[in-house]
Amino acid sequence: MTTFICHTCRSKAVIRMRQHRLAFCKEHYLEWFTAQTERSIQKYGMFPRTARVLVAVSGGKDSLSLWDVLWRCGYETEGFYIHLGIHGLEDETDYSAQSAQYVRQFAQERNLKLHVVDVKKEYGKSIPELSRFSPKGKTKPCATCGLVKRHIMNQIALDLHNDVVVTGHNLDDEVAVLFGNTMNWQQEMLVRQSPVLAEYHGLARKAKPFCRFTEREVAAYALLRQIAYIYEECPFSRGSTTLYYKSILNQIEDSHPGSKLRFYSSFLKAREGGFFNSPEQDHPSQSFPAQLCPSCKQPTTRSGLCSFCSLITSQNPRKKIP
Ligand code: Q46
Ligand code: ZN
Ligand code: ZN
Repeated sequence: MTTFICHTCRSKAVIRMRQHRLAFCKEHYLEWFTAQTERSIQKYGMFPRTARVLVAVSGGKDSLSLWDVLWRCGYETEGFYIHLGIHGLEDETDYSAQSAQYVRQFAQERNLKLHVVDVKKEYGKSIPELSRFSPKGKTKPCATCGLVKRHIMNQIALDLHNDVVVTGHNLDDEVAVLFGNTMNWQQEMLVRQSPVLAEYHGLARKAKPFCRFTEREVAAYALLRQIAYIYEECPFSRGSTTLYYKSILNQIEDSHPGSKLRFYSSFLKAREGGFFNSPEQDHPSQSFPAQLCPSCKQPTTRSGLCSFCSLITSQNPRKKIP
């Protein structure tokens, strides 16, 4: 078996990244990973050093590694976790309770502030219960889940006056979304896909500092830092189109290293060059209307209540939306 040597110190490497033609020992990988995170934050103008950063954590490796790097770099961070009320499909494992436990442990060990929103306690029903009645959520609650998570994430960021919300989306996530949007030529989605979205009419600023790391690179960081995280994916992600796209993209990457990063970087260059914008749009968020929901005051494409408030009030007629 070939042994690779660290690019920096020439000792035995623990990871090799073919797409970068780089290999590192533990110490220099952690150093490289941290420097690359900072580089992405600056390259895409995500947030300044002084920003109050809210980290959306799920208990998985990506979001906990992100919180760890930002904390080590000295950013002012706090985390938030949304308890979705999801159980295993066959074995009744309490997936949400387990992931919440990893998040709590992580925050406690580092003495970091964590906010938890329990969907069932707050809105009367868990995600699977809320989606049971929606036409899209009959077999999978992902559409409802996405809607609820986006709403809560935005609300918390605005209530806590954070400057930016960061998520642990990695290159594999971004490329799978890009692949799907390109396959279906969803121009509106392509305009909005970006490592950073500016604050806009009641929408909090959002950023993805890990957007240039592959899933493997983030997993290596979590492993080398000994971050305890939930290994299982959400049971509802099984058989999803996203996972299918990821497996195809992994095959391409295996035979042509660097394909994922090239696809993503070239897309961002084309987007910045105005390839997907209509001439009157000079900001991706402008494809989103500035109409505000009369109840929660968040932006919506509908007249009257936004999709989130409609969902909650239709199932809990007397429930006041916080
Ligand atoms: S958590 Fe929610 Fe995902 Fe689970 S129910 Fe679907 S959307 S798969 S990222
Ligand atoms: Zn080294
Ligand atoms: Zn609303």
